[in-house]
Amino acid sequence: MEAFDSLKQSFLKALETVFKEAELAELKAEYLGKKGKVTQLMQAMKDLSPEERPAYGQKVNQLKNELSDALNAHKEALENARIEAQLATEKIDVTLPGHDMSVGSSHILTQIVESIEDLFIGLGYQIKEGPEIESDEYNFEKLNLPKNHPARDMQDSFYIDPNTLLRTHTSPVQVRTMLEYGGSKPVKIICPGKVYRRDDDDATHSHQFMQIEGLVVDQKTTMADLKGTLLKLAQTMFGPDRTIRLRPSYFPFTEPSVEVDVSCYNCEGTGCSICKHTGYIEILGAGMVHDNVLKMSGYDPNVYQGFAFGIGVERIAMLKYGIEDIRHFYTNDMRFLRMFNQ
Ligand code: FA5
Repeated sequence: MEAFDSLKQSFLKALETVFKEAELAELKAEYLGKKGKVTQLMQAMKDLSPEERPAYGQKVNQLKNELSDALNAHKEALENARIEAQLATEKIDVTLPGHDMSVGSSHILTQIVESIEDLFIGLGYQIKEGPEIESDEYNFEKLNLPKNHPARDMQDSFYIDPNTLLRTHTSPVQVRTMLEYGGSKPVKIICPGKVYRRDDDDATHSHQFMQIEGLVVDQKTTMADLKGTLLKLAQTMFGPDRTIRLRPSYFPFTEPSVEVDVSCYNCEGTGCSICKHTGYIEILGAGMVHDNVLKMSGYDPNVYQGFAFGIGVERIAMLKYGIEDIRHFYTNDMRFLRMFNQ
């Protein structure tokens, strides 16, 4: 019995010095393993008389259970201590102020496009898009610009092959939509998108820029409808007091054609450097859809009339915000872009 007791005491003493799970496993092997001290006590049973065996066996079993329980309790305590230590290092103070996350915003050109889209959706228009790689037929021919027409020089082009080019304006979407509608349905669309021209980049020109095309085709469409629509557009972009004026112009796909000027938002029409002392600023080209264009896209000009307009988005943004160089839109200078964070 004394041997049992001293074995138990020496085990408990050793257990107190164990702080790692690996050491615990060693201690377990030393006492309870195949050749462990408790196992040896069990094997000693065979040397006892049959009368002594039951009491002895009971004692050994009790010792074995006590040691196992102590081992398990210590193991659990070690595990808990390990988790506590880990939690202490991973503790998050939720009351600390957060890091300032910089949040993105739409690009200023996207904002302009979206505000124009909002206006026209409110007026019952649909938004249409077309491919940036376009056929010569849709970009020019069906817009009354046959091959070798001198007015093709107005839009210097990037050709991919003799019949394919990067579209020079959004007007081919007019053609695509009229053909899609089959010459019998009214059309009321705007078409925003990127266009490309072989213009040398400078403060006011870019080889890639954005346009928004507008097209209405119906049975009683007049120049007055065009003028009213463009007045609404000018006032949405530049303020409710703006007026517009139309000047005669030339586009092969419209007849008559006009350049549209808006009264200067800076000097209210009295004359300043922004409007070059004319009181007006040119904002877009427009006109009544040419009979040939209607015909080529399947609409009978004796039944249908249409108006169309084309806006340069960068130019509108430059005028609206006094931006002097078109290249600011594309160089991704955060100081510039942040000025338009919404
Ligand atoms: C056209 O592109 C016509 N398709 C517009 C139109 C549509 C007229 C429907 C009538 C009926 P224009 O070549 O003028 O027209 O270009 C329209 C606008 O695009 C210009 O007013 C200008 O704001 C812008 N723009 C033209 N070239 C450049 C360029 N290189 N860089 C930036 N903006 C440009």
